[in-house]
Amino acid sequence: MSTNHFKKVQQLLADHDAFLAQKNEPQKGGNGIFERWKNPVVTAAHAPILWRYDLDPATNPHLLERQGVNAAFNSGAIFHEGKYLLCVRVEGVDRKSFFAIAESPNGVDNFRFWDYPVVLPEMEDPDINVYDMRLVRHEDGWIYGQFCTERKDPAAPPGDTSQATAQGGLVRTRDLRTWERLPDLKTPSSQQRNVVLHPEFVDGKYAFYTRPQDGFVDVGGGGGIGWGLSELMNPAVLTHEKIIDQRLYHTIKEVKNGQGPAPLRTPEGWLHLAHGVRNTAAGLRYVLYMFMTAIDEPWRVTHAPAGHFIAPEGDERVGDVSNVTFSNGWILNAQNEVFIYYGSSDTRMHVATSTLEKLVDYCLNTPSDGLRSAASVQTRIGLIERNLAFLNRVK
Ligand code: M1P
Repeated sequence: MSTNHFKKVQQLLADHDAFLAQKNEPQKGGNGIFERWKNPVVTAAHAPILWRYDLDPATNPHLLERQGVNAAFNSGAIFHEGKYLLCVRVEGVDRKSFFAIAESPNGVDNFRFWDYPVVLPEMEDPDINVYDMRLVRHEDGWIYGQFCTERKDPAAPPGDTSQATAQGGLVRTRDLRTWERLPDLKTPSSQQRNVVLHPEFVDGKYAFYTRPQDGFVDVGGGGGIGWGLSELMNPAVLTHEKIIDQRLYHTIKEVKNGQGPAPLRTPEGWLHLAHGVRNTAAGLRYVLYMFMTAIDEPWRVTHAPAGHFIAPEGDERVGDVSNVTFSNGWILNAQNEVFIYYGSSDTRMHVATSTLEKLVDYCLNTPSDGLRSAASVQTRIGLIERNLAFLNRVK
């Protein structure tokens, strides 16, 4: 090997290492509910050099990138053995998504991918594409992964090479290194995306949030966040699916919605993060919203703040699928800090931080949607009047 080639390899590795070591910091301003952090936490550029370049001068004398990575987004998240782990949806330039674990010591920067991507066991009918894994540490002792498995629609007319079907894929692991594939979740719906396992048994059964849909992109006449119980995980079968959070006209979730990560248990109820989609002249707009459900009845919504919690801002607005924020992972640490991981525009990963206390306060005390402009004005007038009265009192 020429010294020159070796020097180029060393430089490539050193530059990448310096990039990964960059510190992150919270953005100034904000709404008090959460803090956005300046730098995306994981991007396509975080993919290891060894995954992209052939370093051997005999087979790659010009040191060209051989297998590019297009995007790194929509990640599941879990705190495991003292580290913040993301199960990242990595998308190669060939458009195939796969999963890979990235690890950080503090949850906000220094995310580094493990040496190899996740080797996901295939089914007899293999997945064509897999994405958006939720990681759930269930009280049965396993860590479950729920993800979307996409296959070509067998009913697509000849020549139609884009119609697909989506189902809820399931895996389990103890160490996030070896994965056992379970049969796909069976439900009464023809297609599923955004399937999420509830972390605790409900009436002694496994409980799932679902998103029934008639088509691959359109939810059709149904949609909404569904709920169902299964006796087992192998196989997991929901015989009934009821909608617990429906789509609503002229709201941030009028076209479709879906559960984000598994909800967090709080003294006031289950805290949920979800995404809502509406249509605009510029296409679909994906935002994040929150709601709470009752502790003993996780299917019963108790609090639903109006509108979005996080919407795409600045650079987040542009990417492969613009105007999208999507979350399938958050981490609650021992200090009751919440790390909200979200993908922007199907391109990169960000973090926003808050506390359990603030997020519960946000849910309990943010007015719900009055569903009419006049109702929104009345709610705002109520706030203004209470504020004027307060200022008069303290003058
Ligand atoms: O492209 C935006 C999002 O589209 C899908 O979301 P939903 O299931 O709500 O339609 C998913 O493919 C998601 O990964 C993607 O971010």
